[in-house]
Amino acid sequence: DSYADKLDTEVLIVGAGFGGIYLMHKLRQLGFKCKIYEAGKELGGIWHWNCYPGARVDTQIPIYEYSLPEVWKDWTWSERYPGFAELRRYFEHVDKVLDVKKDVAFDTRVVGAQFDKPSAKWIVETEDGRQATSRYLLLATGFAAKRHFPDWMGMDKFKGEIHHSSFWPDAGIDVSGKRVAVVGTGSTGVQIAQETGKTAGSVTVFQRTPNLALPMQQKEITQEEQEERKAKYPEIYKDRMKTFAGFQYDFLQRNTFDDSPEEREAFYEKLFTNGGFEFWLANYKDLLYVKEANTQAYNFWAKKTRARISDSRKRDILAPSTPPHAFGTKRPSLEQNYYEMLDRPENDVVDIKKTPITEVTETGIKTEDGQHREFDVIALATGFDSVTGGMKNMGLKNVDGVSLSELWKSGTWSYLGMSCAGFPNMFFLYGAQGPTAFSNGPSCVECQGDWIVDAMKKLKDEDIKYVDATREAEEEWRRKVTELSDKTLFPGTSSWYMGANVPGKPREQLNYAGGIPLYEKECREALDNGFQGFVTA
Ligand code: NA7
Repeated sequence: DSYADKLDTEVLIVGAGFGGIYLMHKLRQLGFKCKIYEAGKELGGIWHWNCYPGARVDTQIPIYEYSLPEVWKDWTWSERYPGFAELRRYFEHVDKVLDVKKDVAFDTRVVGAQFDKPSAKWIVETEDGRQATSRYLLLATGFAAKRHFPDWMGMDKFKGEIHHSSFWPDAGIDVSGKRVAVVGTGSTGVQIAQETGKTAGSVTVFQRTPNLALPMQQKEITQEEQEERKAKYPEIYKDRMKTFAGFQYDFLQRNTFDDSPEEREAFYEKLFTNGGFEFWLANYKDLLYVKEANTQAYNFWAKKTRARISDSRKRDILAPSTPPHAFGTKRPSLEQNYYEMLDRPENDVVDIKKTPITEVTETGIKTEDGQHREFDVIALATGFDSVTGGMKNMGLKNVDGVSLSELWKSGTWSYLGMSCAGFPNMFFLYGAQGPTAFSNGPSCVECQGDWIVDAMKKLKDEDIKYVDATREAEEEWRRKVTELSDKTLFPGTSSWYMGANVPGKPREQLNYAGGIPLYEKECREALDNGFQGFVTA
């Protein structure tokens, strides 16, 4: 009945990725009746949409997976940082264990939702004209549900293949011998470039801002290694919630200049060798707070990276000797052979900060300096209207009929990064003003998911019909989010964390920068104090 023209359910969840599935699983255990609406054709959220060449998670397993023993017990990965195909298989496994799909309506995009006071129910509309009513509405739509496309002239004229990274054809594109352009150098652009670089005739990266990418140190892992480690999983999962970003490591409890230059160098070296995000999230604790400390880290990164690029022009574009922005205030990608690949003579990097793209033609891309380069394939790795775009794009209205996109036009307001005033019995996770972009997805989802589930249990136990955040609580939360961020170096950099990647979007911190433990404490207090900051009836 998930596909019924008129569905009536207790809990309607939007999104069948990590978040939505977790919520449904936990709520089912408490006897809630749940349905999921999912715009895509399969489970997996971001791993359903992203099948571009090289799509891969940047967080090691077993950190990047559910902590649920029934799920991990019979699952084995092939490498430390699995690719999208393996992650899709993981979701098939999750479905087998948790029996998810029977309550999911796929191909179902939500385009309208408003809480109806008299019936105390959400009325939800889908793109194909179906309607659902539900006591609770839970949004698990992720931070990347709305793509960001550039607005260059002529995009529709290109005769070759042109695709946004998250609309890549599922069957893939054979790039062997072809001329590939990659626009954008976020995590996605770096991954597409290094992967297509293996077989393409040439790869040209159009870079606006260098990605201060870190060595991934990918490694195959055997079943035996994993089985042996599984005894420790419960402890690992408990510990990940005690770290800032929900990882297996955390910032060092020392400041950069507590150490001598030699000690510092040795420490940086160790982080680099360990690979992954260690150089970012296990670095000195002042890395993201003190400019001089940050510059030390940048200099080390630049030294290591510049040594890998023999072409001096490319070297200065990819890894300038002075920091283009504070290290780690934009998300570093994890690279495998990105710099060596681009260093090869057939490949190139174009600095589009200096010479912006002006036009896409039938055969290629034109830049401001009048140069026209020809391509067979253009990959648009230009990112997303991140964090807020998805929620603003689904026709949500408050009790007075004002749309969320209108309410969030000049800035974002939420309470605890999980609720909005005027949107009763609605919770969201992995979105605005939560730990979202500063955390590991599954950790964030489980932290917020557990809170939402406990809140709903409390509502049921105490027979509360209606819960709604207050405007004052939202104002206070926004103040907190801003204050935490203002202590860091994040506001000084134009990034999607700050809403600065989409023209016209208000510039503000979109994520909670206090770390998961502090976040969890604040949220728990609100609940333990009897829905503090909410009105209940
Ligand atoms: P990102 O990280 O938002 O990267 C988008 C990239 O595209 C970035 O390098 C942008 O440059 C560039 N960009 C965006 N718009 C334009 C235009 N108009 N012209 C030229 N270049 C442009 O998206 P990703 O998909 O890589 O990653 C998203 C997240 O998904 C990632 O952080 C992970 O958490 C998973 P800029 O840096 O703004 O100068």
